[in-house]
Amino acid sequence: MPHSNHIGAAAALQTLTTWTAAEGRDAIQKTFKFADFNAAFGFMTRVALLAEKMDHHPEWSNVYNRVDVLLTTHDANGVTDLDLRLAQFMDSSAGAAAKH
Ligand code: H2B
Repeated sequence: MPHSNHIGAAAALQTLTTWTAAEGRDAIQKTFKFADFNAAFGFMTRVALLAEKMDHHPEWSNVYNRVDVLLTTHDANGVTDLDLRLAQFMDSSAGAAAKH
């Protein structure tokens, strides 16, 4: 388990302007939309490879072209620098594939 520094949702959201705070727990969330299932699943695959490398995993679900993501660090009971890093990778990885 990599070392993580607790920062909290509010601090993370100063950097992650397209994410929102989750209700009832210290976590951040975002819904990504893609052109189709193939684009959504490609995004999930890219993220999964980094998540495994980081040993830091998203809570997420997928329906067709939509991926709902919630990030928090279970071991820290809240948002850490690992969540910030994973969120930034998700934003750049969704990139042009994401529908606006
Ligand atoms: N992912 C997240 N989001 N938070 C954690 O605390 C966490 C994790 N812990 N992935 C890791 C795995 C831990 O359970 C293993 C044993 O390293």
